Amino acid sequence: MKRKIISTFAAVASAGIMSVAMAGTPESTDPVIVIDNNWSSQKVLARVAQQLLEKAGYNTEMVTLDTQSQFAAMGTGDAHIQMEVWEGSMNASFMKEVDAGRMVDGGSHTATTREEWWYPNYVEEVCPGLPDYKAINDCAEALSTPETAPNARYLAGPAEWHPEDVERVEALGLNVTIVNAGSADALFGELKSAASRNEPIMLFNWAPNWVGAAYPGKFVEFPLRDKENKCVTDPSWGVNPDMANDCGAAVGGYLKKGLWGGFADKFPCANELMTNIDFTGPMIDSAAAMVDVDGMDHDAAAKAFIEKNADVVNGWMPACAG
Ligand code: TMO
Repeated sequence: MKRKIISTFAAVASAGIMSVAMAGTPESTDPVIVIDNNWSSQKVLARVAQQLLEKAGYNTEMVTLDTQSQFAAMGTGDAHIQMEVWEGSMNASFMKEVDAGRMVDGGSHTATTREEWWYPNYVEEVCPGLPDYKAINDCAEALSTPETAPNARYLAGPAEWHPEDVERVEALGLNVTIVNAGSADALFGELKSAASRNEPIMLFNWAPNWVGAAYPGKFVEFPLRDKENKCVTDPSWGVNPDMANDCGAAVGGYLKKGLWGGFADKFPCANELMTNIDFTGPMIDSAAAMVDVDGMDHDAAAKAFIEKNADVVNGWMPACAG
């Protein structure tokens, strides 16, 4: 008798939860628009969000945008979700939209970040003063290529990622020529080929990423950036009294989720899901490695990530998700 009452109660309760959930999502059949950028972890995380939103009943759409123009599009509601807002490259353009009320800070991932000039450890054999940036001028020749000699070569990513590099080179008086790789694949393709010949190379890298585990190396240590970002906004701040950008990118920078300002009103349950999502550094390392080391495509990597991390991912799904 007792058992019967309990099971009847459980059936009613679960039916009740089901009907609430069915009525809950999606609050609108308009697509939730997710931003797709041009490096692997972001592409996988964007698809993890997309697949979880679809599991919760939402229609979704991916839109490809670059890191500099994306937040203006989010401010006007033409895009809704950015899974990786990196402090080192996006703080100013992101905060501009947040401060204007057009975007919302969707919360920080547990992962902290760094985006900086980097080299594989064997480069210290020809440039023992590294990782101090002042060593670069002393070994410019060793870090040069025929294209840049007598300057050192810095292989940057797509110019869109870190436009401040140009001013940094001048502000710090570096004998460096910046060469831009067209894509993340091209950037790390050059690392792979240089490393196979033990050839000196200085290039852009970031963490979390798959690269550090495959190629032991270090970030170049530039003058530390101040918390208020006066390095960028106030030329008189820092080692060069006449120029801004005389510092490195943020160390231990944030990694945030960015949301369109109208997101919580239009898609309240999706907003709860986005707020709950929280990637650690090792989770992002592995998301990138699935693509760049294991050769999976981004959709399959996202699906595999969700399966591998089912316990954590299920914990992100809010009760309101149908
Ligand atoms: C935005 N990125 C991680 C490529 O520096």
